Amino acid sequence: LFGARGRVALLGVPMDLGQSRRGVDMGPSAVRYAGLQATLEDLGYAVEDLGNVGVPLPELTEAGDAGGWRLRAVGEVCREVSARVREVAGGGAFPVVLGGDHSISLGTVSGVVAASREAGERTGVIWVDAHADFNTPESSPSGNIHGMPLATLTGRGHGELVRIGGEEASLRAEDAVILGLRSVDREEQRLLTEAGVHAYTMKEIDAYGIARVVRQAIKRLSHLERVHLSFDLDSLDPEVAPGVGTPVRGGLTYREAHLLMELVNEAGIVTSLDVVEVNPILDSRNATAEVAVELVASLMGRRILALPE
Ligand code: NNH
Ligand code: MN
Ligand code: MN
Ligand code: MN
Repeated sequence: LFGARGRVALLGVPMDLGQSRRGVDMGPSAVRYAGLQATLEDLGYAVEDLGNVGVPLPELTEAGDAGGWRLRAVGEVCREVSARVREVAGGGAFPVVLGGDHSISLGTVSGVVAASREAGERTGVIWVDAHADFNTPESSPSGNIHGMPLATLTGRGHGELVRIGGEEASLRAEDAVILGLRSVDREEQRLLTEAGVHAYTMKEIDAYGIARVVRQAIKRLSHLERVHLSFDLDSLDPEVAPGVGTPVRGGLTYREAHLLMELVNEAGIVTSLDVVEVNPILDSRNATAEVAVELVASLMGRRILALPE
């Protein structure tokens, strides 16, 4: 059975430069400690942990963000992530990238897109998040890069970040869906609507149920050969996942999040994953990292009742 389900490559990105709260750089350690590799192996995957990509320490730069230091550092790290992920996906393994704040998705998504373009295939994204991450430097009230990756990946934002994956934007806006949305900044809302990214908000999830909403989201992406799932732990309700930097009330329940993952697994569409924004300093006894591992298991095929082989 070992490896019968295929190969998974884990890559940690201890990035905390996309926002201002310390601790999210420890996310990869916390998720590893919660047993990610053993959980995936138990499901029948051959798992290789590629370790972490190096991220410079904010403490080592004087004067805060002099000269756009953070922006350059995020760009450099994400270019490295992009190259690593491209290699993994190009070699036929399933990349699981552990954040770090959500700016790492600039690297993950551009990397999987590069690999899929080489194979003549098109990639879309399921962005599970309380936030839209569709700010630009002009629209952002915080200036935090972790609030910008989805806009950047569709070609809007800091030039050097937009071009991480090459001259062309990594994603078309219509190839992205957001699930779990409940916090959008004013200008960001205008950008999101103009771009035509389809967002399934908590209102739709409450009104129609998570199953119907997830099925609709999957249908919307049915024209694509590959789908990347970007999972921001703040999509969950803060009572389930307290260890995040920007908690927002009214999020996904424990079972809603699992059913989302279970239905996406049944659809068999997801080809890569990142798990972001786990902040162990803000967590309660690693609960958020543990729920992250359980949700990855559901996405990767764990069943409540496993069918006999
Ligand atoms: N929209 C806010 C900003 O751009 C918050 C973003 N925070 C996130 N996004 N955690 O997922 O600063
Ligand atoms: Mn996010
Ligand atoms: Mn978020
Ligand atoms: Mn609800």
